[in-house]
Amino acid sequence: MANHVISRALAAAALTLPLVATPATAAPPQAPALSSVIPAPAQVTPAPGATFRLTALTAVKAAPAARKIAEQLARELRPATGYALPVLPATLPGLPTISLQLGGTGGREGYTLTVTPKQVTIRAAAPAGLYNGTRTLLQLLPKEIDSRTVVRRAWTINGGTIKDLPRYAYRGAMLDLARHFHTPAEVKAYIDEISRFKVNYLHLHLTDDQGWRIRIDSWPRLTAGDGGPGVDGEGPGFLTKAEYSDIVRYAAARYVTIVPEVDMPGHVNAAQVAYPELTCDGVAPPPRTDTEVGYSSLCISSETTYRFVEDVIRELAALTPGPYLHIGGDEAHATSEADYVTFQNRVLPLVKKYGKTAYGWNEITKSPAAATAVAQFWGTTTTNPTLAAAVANGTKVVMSPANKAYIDQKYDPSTPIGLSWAGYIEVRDAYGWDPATHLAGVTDPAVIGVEAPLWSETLRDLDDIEFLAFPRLPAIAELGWSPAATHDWDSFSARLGAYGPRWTLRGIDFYPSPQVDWQ
Ligand code: TNX
Repeated sequence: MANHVISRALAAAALTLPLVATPATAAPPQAPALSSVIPAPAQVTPAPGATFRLTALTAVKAAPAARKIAEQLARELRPATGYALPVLPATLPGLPTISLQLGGTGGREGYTLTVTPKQVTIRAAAPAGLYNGTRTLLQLLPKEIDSRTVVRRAWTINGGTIKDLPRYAYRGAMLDLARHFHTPAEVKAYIDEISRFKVNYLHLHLTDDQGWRIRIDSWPRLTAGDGGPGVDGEGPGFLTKAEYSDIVRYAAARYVTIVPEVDMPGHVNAAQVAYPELTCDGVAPPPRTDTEVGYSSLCISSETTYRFVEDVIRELAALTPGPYLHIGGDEAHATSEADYVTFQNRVLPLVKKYGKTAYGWNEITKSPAAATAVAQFWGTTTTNPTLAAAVANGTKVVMSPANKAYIDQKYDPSTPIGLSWAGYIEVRDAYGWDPATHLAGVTDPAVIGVEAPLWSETLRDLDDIEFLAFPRLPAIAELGWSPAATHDWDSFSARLGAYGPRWTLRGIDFYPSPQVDWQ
């Protein structure tokens, strides 16, 4: 016992010793430049020599409304530094400090980060902006900040100012829980990683032919039998309402809004296995574990269909504080064109009835009811007259061109997992397009943002998710956040190369693309 106490004391002393032993007047070369941040900030003004040093005496100070953000930041900084980093009220005097301050301009998500020798200040008009500022601050510390164990080194931050705000309001990632179920812990781990790049929406593809992954109380058999087998029978599972709500809360604490998707009128085989009355002939189809698409359809002429759809939308809307509810609508090849429009004319307004903005794959724009909806473009062409006409009528667009933003596609022919129907997508391809000019007749301000969908036909575990998402997810995130004027492959690839060791330190299984010079 006594030994234990002594060794604890020695360890504590050892932690503070290097501070005295190696006084730093200038930042060592390992302190990242202010311009190294991903996604590239709107404006960077270095102040050479005005280095801040995080020490055992540093406190994090925040007004009450920013306290949770300050506590998360302190939790993230403690493992590698070993410092106490107490979170204190903003009013307490004393230095040195990381100070989170509310007020000023920059919109809901913008922030100003100022580094002087005495203090790091993040100032924002709203908590979301403060949170974004903390994501930037993590990248300004030496990469060892991502170590899970204490690293003894100088924790310097280069002086200067970053003024930052997003290009687009919607910066999304999508995870397919239907083809392969991913546990709440895996979803949360993905949220942690995407929010580092200021991604602010996570779209969950909750239903498809191979599985139904969200409990619906009025149709309980949807999730009996673990919600369906998944591809190759390897992906069963579903979220209870409590688990879904817990994910929503976890995401909200990281300023990520969950967008739930129930895909219809196609991609419904799993629902029809559970409820044969959702087919036109009333016969239950067999469960499916293959990766075919486009063979199932709800029965468009049946009132049972609309009772089902309304129950699902009502229950999902009640669970979802975010503004969007995604109703799928893609690849409805087993639904006639006329039936498809009939269905969407009825279902898109239902979403509004339950207080949400309707959101769907770009096919929904075949219905005039899509004028007040958001359409997600997933094509591989650079023209889509139906979508362009809808945009002229008011439809907003999230850009996910499959040959650029589909991060379930292989990087190259040797990639062990992933599909390739939209082509091989190396990181330079994922980065090499402009959301505002990619599609004819679909420009800002109709474009509200970008999203990187991750379909899970070939995914099994979190390593698979990470391998396909990183480094392409940050490429899409930068297209969504950074001003078009900052777009530059040489800069982006250099910043990625410097970022790689952080993923390694966090145990993230990223793809070391040969296009990037990894440090
Ligand atoms: C197309 S894209 C689909 C999905 C597949 C994906 C695989 C879209 C809206 N539908 O059903 O999972 O390709 O890449």
